[in-house]
Amino acid sequence: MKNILITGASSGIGAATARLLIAKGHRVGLVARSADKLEQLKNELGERAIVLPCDVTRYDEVEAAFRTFLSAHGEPDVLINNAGLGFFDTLVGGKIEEWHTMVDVNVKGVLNCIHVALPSLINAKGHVVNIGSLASHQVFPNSGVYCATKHALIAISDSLRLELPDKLRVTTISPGSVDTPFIDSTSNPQMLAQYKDYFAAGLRPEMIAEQIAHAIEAPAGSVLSEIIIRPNRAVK
Ligand code: NJP
Repeated sequence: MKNILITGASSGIGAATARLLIAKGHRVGLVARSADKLEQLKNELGERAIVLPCDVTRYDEVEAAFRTFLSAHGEPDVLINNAGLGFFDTLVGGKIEEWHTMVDVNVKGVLNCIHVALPSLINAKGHVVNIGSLASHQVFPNSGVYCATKHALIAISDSLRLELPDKLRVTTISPGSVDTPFIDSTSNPQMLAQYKDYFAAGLRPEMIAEQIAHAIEAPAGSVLSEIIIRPNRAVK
């Protein structure tokens, strides 16, 4: 049984991952801002799940959530940095608040969680799983800032791996489009109309959860450092 912290657990990939990891016998800490959705999920998952309402952009909230996790479950073995969002738009005419939010959640939020959890994770010879994207490797139109934040995740994962080769396992999971509420954050109506069906026809969140579990369960002494998973279809 592993102690696993999952950020962005109130929806999509994070919620699917929590369900699968509970079914596999692990204990999970559910991190997100929507306490009501987390409570609902906890009611479904039972005593091995705890609710940790938290905005990952707030370092003080991440610290408080982590303290609650420690007292309920003990030190974490795994941190899954999954909380993230993307606003699709061009750079010309893009909204500065949306750019800042993507950097705050997708990069600073991940750094906040790593900073708080790293000493415990090293202690436990634990595992950091970062949820990247195909956009970690490739730049797509209409998502320049999102791509930049997901490229940053690769640098963070690689730095951890280089600095802590025998003390930590590090995995980046890079999915193509996944059918979750992710695209609904996009405020530009033309972009939303353009991408909505594309995401709806993407991978199911349970498919990403399977890969996360696969990485966590890799035999000791090995690490799946990167998993790229694409919908098996012609891309547009
Ligand atoms: O999206 P969604 P996904 N503090 O919208 C949480 C990446 N990805 O499952 O706070 C804490 O269902 C939010 O919770 P709440 C993507 O970049 C996706 O698809 O309650 N949590 C919710 O639980 C992201 O990194 C696709 O609103 C915060 C969760 O994040 C990850 O997959 C493709 C937060 C988002 O759930 C999960 O996204 C790809 C905050 N400040 C990569 N802000 C895709 N769907 O196509 C947000 O390549 N959350």
